[in-house]
Amino acid sequence: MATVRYRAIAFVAALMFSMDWIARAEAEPLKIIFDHDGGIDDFVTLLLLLSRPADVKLLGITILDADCKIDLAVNTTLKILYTLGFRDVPVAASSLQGANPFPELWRWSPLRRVPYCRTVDVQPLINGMRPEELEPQRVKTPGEDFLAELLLAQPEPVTLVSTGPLSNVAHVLTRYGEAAASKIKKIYWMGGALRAHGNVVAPGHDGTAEWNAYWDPEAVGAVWRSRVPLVLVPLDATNAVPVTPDLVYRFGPQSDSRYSVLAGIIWSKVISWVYERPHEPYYAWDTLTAACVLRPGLCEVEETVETYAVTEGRSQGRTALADDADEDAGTCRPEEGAEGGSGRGGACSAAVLRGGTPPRNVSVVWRVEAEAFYAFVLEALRV
Ligand code: AGV
Ligand code: CA
Repeated sequence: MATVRYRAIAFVAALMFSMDWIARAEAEPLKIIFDHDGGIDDFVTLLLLLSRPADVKLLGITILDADCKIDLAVNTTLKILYTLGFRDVPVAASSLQGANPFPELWRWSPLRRVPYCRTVDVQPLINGMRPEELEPQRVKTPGEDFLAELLLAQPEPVTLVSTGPLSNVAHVLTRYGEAAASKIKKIYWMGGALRAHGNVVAPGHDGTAEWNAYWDPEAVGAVWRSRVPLVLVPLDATNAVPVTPDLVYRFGPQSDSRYSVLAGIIWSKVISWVYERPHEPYYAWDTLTAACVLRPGLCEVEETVETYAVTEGRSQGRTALADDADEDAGTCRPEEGAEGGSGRGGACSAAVLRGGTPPRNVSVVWRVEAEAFYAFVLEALRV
């Protein structure tokens, strides 16, 4: 009896799954622009975005010179696209630099000064072509302007997946204004830390910021001052999804798939972190961000959260809940505060948010169930 019931449940589950596929196959693919910075997880994210062409149309890629040297980051991206048959996705290198560069130690690993992203770039699986074959996809226009060009050319607003600093996005918003901003349906950004600790350790900084935000705090400020719809995937969520040896082993049984082999190899470069720095291993930061776009049900989102960003001083790059500003400052006496004793607004808000942007509403991914995320990535990359 029990077996029959389980079979029935399995049948219904399989039916729902296939209906899900049919529904998505009939819908238009989601149009996405990918703005990344060449980190290990940025490349796994690229694989994930490419793995479902029926669901995702990648319009173009812009790359910042942040977590990896730009030439390498661009070449590796071009090689992955070419190898997997995506010969019509343009790739542009940004010329922008942030106020707080990533440590050279990351861009150039201490091991014989080989950058992390070089360990991806050398993989034989993505080196079957002649170098000149990559050229047609390389865009001459600087990435920050190409991003605007791409947006302005869209008939309808599109989704932006941003897994590095916000410099390119900020450039578009400040230089191209509403014409470009109105073409952004939503930005999903891996960045920020709200209730979680930051991951920046740098002289003169108080450690409250996440690195993508800290790299270019002014850019974060520009995005916060805009009204473009923003979904944050902050450290609060990504802390749940470390890259572990167990996860990488699970690609083994599906190693007849190039996507899986590549993702497994790329993530294998950072599995030692869970032993070497258990307090802060390598996380699937960016890959979770893309997963929240492709499979929204995975990610617990709070739609309206009032936050602000700090653009200068010891906390620069900090993203914070507006509620915390009141508590931190402790200066919201009724005569200074907002009407109705809400403790915020008017003179009070101007006083407590010094060094920060005015508060604005964002959506926040607070939580994800790690196993559901891992299972989704494995399933998606089994192609
Ligand atoms: O803060 C997370 C962001 C993600 O976009 N990056 C790495 C991911 O691609 C910066 C980062 C934080 N800590 C790092 C980082 C580390 N220890 N090594 C390299 N990059
Ligand atoms: Ca990144």
